[in-house]
Amino acid sequence: MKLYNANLSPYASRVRLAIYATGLDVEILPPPGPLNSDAYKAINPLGKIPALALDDGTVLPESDVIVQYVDEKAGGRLTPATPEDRARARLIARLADLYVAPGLGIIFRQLGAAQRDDARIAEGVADVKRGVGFLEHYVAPGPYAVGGRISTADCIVAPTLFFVAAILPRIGEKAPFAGAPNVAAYWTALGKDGAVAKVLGEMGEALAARMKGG
Ligand SMILES: N[C@@H](CCC(=O)N[C@@H](CS)C(=O)NCC(=O)O)C(=O)O
Repeated sequence: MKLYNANLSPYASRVRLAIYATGLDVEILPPPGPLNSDAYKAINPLGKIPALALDDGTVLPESDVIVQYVDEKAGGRLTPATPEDRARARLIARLADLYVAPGLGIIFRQLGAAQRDDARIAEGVADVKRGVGFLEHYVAPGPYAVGGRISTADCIVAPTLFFVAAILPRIGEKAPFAGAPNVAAYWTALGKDGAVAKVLGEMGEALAARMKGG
């Protein structure tokens, strides 16, 4: 199997975390050209990162689907033990995708824009904080989000929170997890897991390179 990856992508980082945590044998490589190039779209018609090329020739896009697949291939090691914890893991993934990631997207687009719209940035920040407030009700205070061991929930939410912690302070929100003590404690404790620490380290290095213009 091959994972088309970029270390800075929170979506690709979800999949790397699932791979590192399970030890599944997957080759990790960059796309063969820009995401919107014909060369890459011939592999993944969505033109997005990540994509997992399976041994039967199928190419799976969408990080949540890939994380579930990696987990199943590895024997369900990232699946929480009870129906309640499995529901909680799926809920945390949906909250991260539906309520935290879109606000981060707004902020990124503004930070990359020729002229920043401060009102739009404020909307993005409010959305992110509202989403973190939703997570607060369901995330355990760490080191794992659900069930006392690493799960698909950590794969999805940890890379998302990386960007909350990395980006909000740069736009004046010094304490991005203020008012969400469970999420704050989870974020602090997360790095105790070796696979999580590895992915967060890779994301940190990739972000530093991007900030330097690399
Ligand atoms: N819903 C997708 C989102 C993937 C995504 O948007 N990836 C970004 C990189 S972080 C990308 O490929 N952007 C290029 C584009 O959207 O054209 C997933 O979960 O995999």
